[in-house]
Amino acid sequence: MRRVVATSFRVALAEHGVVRVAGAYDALGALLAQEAGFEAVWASGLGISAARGLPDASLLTMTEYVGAAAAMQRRVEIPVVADCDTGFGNNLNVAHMVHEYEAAGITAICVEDNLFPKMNSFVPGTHSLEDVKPFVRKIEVAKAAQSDDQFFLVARTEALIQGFGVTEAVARCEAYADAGADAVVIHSKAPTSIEVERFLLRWDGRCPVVAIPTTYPQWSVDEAVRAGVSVVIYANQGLRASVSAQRAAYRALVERGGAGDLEPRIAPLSDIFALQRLDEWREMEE
Ligand code: SPV
Ligand code: MG
Repeated sequence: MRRVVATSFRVALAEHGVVRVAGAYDALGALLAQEAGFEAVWASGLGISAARGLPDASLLTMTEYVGAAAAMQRRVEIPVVADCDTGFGNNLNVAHMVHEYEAAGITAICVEDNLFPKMNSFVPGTHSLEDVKPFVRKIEVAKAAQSDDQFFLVARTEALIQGFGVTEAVARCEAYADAGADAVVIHSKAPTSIEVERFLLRWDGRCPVVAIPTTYPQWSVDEAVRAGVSVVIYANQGLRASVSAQRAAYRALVERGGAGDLEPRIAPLSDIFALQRLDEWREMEE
């Protein structure tokens, strides 16, 4: 039995008109995303933090994030795009981060123009952004630090999240692309896709655009593609589905005083064994 070898994100992007990316926080989630037909997995900072019962606020270390992303990538053939927040510090941290993620077999990472320590984009309140110049330098340092041409750097602006408007968001993304970013994320917490669509109307296509439709879930993949999006990340739907499903199961066990009612509504153990590829492991014993 060989170890799983993954496609690089760059190849996935070249092969698909749109890359649909599912947020996950562990290898089991990554396997379920792959099984559902996603082209890539998002190693979500929010999810990895939440799985440890912690806020998405730069609390875990880079080592913990790269370990979580690598654990996912070791089990799936689709590429993992690792959420690297602010790059975990200054330019030196960014270079070290690229070395570590590449060495861990991750072919795409995303850094955002929040200041370290960051706070999740959907937490109410405003936060300062990194100035354009130092963030551009982080991008240049990251690109100079990669040793494999396949490595893919996504730069994300939080300009719309912080209310700086479309003009600022476009200017930032142009500067990030010119500094070497392979794609840009235009993140928004608006209740509709309108501000992202305004951004896309002004985008000259100098690199692919990534969207994260969390607060505007009615925007379909087809609509996003028509508007000019190349990558759609469903960052936290899996995490939220897990919370709903586990909560309902645990409550039912306590309320019903047993597991009988629950049994037909939960995955059988044979399903778990199949996800673990148990048959292939056992073949080695014979
Ligand atoms: C994450 O999943 O950690 C993200 C996406 O960065 S968001 O939570 O929308 O900021
Ligand atoms: Mg994040």
